[in-house]
Amino acid sequence: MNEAASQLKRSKAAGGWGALRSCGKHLLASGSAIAGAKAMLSANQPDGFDCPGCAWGDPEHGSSFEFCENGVKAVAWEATEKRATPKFFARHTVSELRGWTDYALEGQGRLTEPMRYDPVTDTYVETTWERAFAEIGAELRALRHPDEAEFYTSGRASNEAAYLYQLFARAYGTNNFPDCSNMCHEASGVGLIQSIGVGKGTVELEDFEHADAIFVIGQNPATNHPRMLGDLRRAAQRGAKVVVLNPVRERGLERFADPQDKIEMLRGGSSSIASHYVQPKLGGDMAAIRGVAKVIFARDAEAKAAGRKSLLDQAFIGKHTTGLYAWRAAVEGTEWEAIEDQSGLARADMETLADVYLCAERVIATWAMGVTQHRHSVATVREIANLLLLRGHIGRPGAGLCPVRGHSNVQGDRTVGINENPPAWLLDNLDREFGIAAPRKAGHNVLHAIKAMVEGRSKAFIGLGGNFARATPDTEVVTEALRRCRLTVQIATKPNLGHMAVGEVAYLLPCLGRTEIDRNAAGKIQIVTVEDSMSMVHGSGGINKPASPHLKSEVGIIAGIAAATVGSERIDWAAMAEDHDLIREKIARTIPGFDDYNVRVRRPRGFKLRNLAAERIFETSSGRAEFSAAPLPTEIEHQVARKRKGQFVLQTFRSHDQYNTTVYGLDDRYRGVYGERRVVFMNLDDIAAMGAEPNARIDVVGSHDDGRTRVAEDFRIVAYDIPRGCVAGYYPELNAVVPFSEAGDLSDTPLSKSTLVTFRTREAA
Ligand SMILES: Nc1nc2c(c(=O)[nH]1)N[C@H]1C(S)=C(S)[C@@H](COP(=O)(O)OP(=O)(O)OC[C@H]3O[C@@H](n4cnc5c(=O)[nH]c(N)nc54)[C@H](O)[C@@H]3O)O[C@H]1N2
Ligand SMILES: Nc1nc2c(c(=O)[nH]1)N[C@H]1C(S)=C(S)[C@@H](COP(=O)(O)OP(=O)(O)OC[C@H]3O[C@@H](n4cnc5c(=O)[nH]c(N)nc54)[C@H](O)[C@@H]3O)O[C@H]1N2
Ligand SMILES: [Mo]
Repeated sequence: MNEAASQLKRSKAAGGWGALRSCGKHLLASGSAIAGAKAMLSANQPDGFDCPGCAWGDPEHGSSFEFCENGVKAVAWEATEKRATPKFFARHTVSELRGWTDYALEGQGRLTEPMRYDPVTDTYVETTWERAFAEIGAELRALRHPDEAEFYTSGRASNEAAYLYQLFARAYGTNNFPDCSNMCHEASGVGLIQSIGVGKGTVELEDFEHADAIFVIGQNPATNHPRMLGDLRRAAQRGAKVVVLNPVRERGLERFADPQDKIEMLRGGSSSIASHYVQPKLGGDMAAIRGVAKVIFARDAEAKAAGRKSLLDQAFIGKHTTGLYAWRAAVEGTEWEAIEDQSGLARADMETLADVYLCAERVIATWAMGVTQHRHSVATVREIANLLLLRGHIGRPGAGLCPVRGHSNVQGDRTVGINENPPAWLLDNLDREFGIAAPRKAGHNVLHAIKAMVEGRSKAFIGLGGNFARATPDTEVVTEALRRCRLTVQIATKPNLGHMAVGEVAYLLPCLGRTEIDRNAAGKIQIVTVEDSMSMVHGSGGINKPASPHLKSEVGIIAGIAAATVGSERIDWAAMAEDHDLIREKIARTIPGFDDYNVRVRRPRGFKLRNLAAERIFETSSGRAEFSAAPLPTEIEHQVARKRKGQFVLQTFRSHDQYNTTVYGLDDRYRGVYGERRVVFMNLDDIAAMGAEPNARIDVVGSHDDGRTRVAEDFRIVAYDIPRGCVAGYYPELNAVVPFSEAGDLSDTPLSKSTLVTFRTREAA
């Protein structure tokens, strides 16, 4: 074990007093201790707003104030008293601001007025909503074809905003919907649709109370889904096995002290989370699962030979699945040597995991970005599904598949139509309901959109939230692509670097956040709705006073642009902006599962969308759940890197003090990093083999061979418990070396956890 790892072992558990101290710090730093604390009390409560943090589900008994440290940060971030006013923009040119960091820009606080870019002074200048809508509408109408415009969505947008947005873009004439989920859980959607006929998870929160084993694959819940950690901890306490697959030793998955547990806090205690922790190499999960399956098949064969009962759920397999023989043959035909080499695990590890799996009556598998951001992610998701299908761990209590979503409403946005490749029924329903002729041609996802902008085929970019320039790969290329556009429109709460990549005509439009009260002209409060990772749809209403009297809701802004672009003859945009119930009525009439939307959403905890796979109804082409028999990739990045001197495979993940491109602070407490973000985590033996020392300063150089030089400068090496050949560092800084020309098979997701790099020492630079 290296030094950093042993330090980790000695240091205290994750969560606990450290988490509480950090909460207080963030509420104070945001200058909103009172509004923040009041707001926290209503987060994820039936009558409050949905926490803008993660998409983990909310418990049935909403009275138990469910908050988490990073939820506090997300709420405090929005409820800040700081303001990025027109005066601020008058003092700094956009060219100057392009040299700032996202951290410094967002640190200016909330946007207060609609702003238009003035090319003469190179500054954003305040304007009126009327002028903004009119000019944006005119610019969009002036494009040669609607397919020259890109409509980006970040997954915080509510169902109402997202539905109106897709309706507007389709009424206008395009399916160009690059979406943050293209960079996120796309592989889960694609893989699960192939395997079980629905692209969503099949479990409910209550299932975590009944599972005997929970496999947590490629996910860091202590930071990114802290409320999930509470469920894992309760499961571990009642004796369920929690099996972690993660190349990095994540402290929060080992031990966790719940800041909401008074006794644990007073005694300074903590609970173990992971009963088993294995460290595959980056991208090694498909091989690891295949190894587990190989053990299971061997044991099953032994059982049968001895005249005992099969270890597989033969009744389920026979009635509900297809393709087992082909998969079994593929698994049995894969040599242990290949499995061990690609996974980076020993056969004995996989035997242990197989034991856990076989001893459990009810198994849940959860996963996130460690699974979905590789080249073979779709195949990996399907291998996970295969494993659960073997013993019928789907559609019964305590068992199932659980891709843990990112943004708080990314799943809902998809449900209500943000989809560049929409199903025919959706377009037919929209045509019928609104009298439009929605385009049938598939549109652009994120990578297609970037390519189209780079090549000058797309000329307008509308961003419904998010930070497109920084969340995407090849930061420099995408920044330049946005600047080449004729029109850029950013709908946002705070300024970020992406907003400084201005087109010829550029607008920065400030919107209400989810924590704020949204009143219509008649003074009536409007609520919005969101869907969590468990397909629960519930209402969300803000409680804070808006950051500025000039803000509009996202719905209001979209309606304004839509009316100015496509007119209001067919669709009464203004009426829907005034009364969100009208939008929900339209959703109910065009999207299955939303009947009685306006009634059901006002019930505590909302309602659950039906998930057929969870009822063992599989809407695949065969009408059954399908085992996938894909071979292991011949070679994955860590195997490629090993052959080339000095190469490594880099994963770009999140620190504890950030929300995607939003950086709250410069600490990563659980990993022992303070006051900095430019670090690369590396195995001590790799550091020595490079002839370097821990703490040395290096540049990260992209190795993708397409003639373009990619460098991220000046990082510090941190010795860490991580497999050899694999390194890690933070996004978004390292997006400078992730190539936009590489993507996952079938998912088209950037290879954010599989980027080939080399290092150069700073002296040599
Ligand atoms: N506070 C906070 N909450 C968030 C976010 C945030 O930035 N901050 N982001 C939100 C969003 S949009 C999302 S998508 C989620 C992201 O949630 P996560 O997926 O947890 O996010 P990452 O930080 O990218 O962490 C990936 C984890 O996978 C591991 N990993 C990387 N590669 C591999 C691999 O090949 N195999 C395995 N087994 N593990 C691997 C990493 O070591 C790391 O622990 O969180 C959401 N919630
Ligand atoms: N290298 C690498 N790249 C990655 C990832 C990775 O793991 N590694 N992860 C990917 C993933 S999983 C995702 S989901 C994407 C995230 O990509 P995005 O969703 O585009 O990025 P965010 O950082 O979440 O967006 C932050 C901005 O959203 C705006 N904002 C915040 N709240 C609101 C609101 O309520 N309304 C509006 N309109 N705007 C708001 C603010 O201006 C803020 O600056 O990044 C992806 N990029
Ligand atoms: Mo995400």
